Amino acid sequence: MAARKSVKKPNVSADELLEYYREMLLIRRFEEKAGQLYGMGLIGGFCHLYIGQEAVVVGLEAAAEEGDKRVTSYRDHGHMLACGMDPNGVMAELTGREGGYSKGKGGSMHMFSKEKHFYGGHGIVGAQVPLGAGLAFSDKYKGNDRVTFAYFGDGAANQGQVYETYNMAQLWDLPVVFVIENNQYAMGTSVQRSTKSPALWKRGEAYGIKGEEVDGMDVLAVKEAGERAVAHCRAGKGPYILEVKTYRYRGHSMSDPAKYRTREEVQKMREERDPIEQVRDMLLTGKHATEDDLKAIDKEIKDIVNKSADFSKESPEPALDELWTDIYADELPQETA
Ligand SMILES: Cc1ncc(C[n+]2csc(CCOP(=O)(O)OP(=O)(O)O)c2C)c(N)n1
Ligand SMILES: [Mg+2]
Repeated sequence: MAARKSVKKPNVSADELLEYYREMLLIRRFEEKAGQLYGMGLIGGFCHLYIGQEAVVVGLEAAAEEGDKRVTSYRDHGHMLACGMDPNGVMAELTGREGGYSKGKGGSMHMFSKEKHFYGGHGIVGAQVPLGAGLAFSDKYKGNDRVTFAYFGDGAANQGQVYETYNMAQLWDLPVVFVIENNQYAMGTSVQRSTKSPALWKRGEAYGIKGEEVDGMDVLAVKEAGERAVAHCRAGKGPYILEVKTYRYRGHSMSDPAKYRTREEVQKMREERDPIEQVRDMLLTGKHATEDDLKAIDKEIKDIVNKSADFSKESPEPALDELWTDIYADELPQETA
């Protein structure tokens, strides 16, 4: 096994580190369980796992405050858990059950929570970028100091709508953090194959938007960069770009055999850069926790995840007349009613 990189001395409290460990582990175990349920045929449709990328959303949520908003792509379960949505409701939505966040009618890519200010879950690549600017516009219009996090991938970062949004966001000083989760691949296409100028964080320069590159496998680095971005936005200075370098361990979705990269590449990342293992090392070497403490946390997380799986199996399928709720039309035309 290759040696992991040397452990940095963290500038955080033991409690904070333990919290990040717990939150990242919850996402990791939840996603593993979702993968299992998918394999058992209990989850249908699309399912994009976030395993490997946990430090991105946990680090940025640590920089967020109550009332801040978030919007993301279809790779969204981690974002929901990190902002405090209920694992039972998320898992039940994955299995298409009544107890799910969209009453079992949305599935993996279409969940929302007004309470936690989570605005989806979007299957159209890049669609969440202008939506994020719109959310930030609403806060600016209302005169509060909320910030929106608009997460998107390296593939999405090549889209035209992203640059139209950059222009308007900077023109109107919108409080939005554009978070590019650069996990090195867009489906089976590596960044090297798709992208001429790979410094995605620099692409706001043409509009005067400040940006920076962040190590997305290091939750503390992500949190610190997130705090800089949020402070910039809250001070009324407009948008900020964070290109967070991360890696997804699983395929693009559950149906991806991942033949475009070697097993060794994935293995190397897992062994040398894993975000959860890095925090585990800090906790142990800093004597903030013992092996037994961490075992107890592992058990606690496993219980939460198992409970969510049980809930998602026991919750009933949506009743047929649910088809006619939560749709735009108040009344159906006579001939289709
Ligand atoms: C407008 C649009 N074009 C193409 C697709 C098909 N598609 C789904 S995911 C994806 C790759 C996006 O990659 P990236 O932005 O890097 O996000 P990641 O999946 O790595 O999180 C593509 C091309 C889509 N859903 N929407
Ligand atoms: Mg990607």
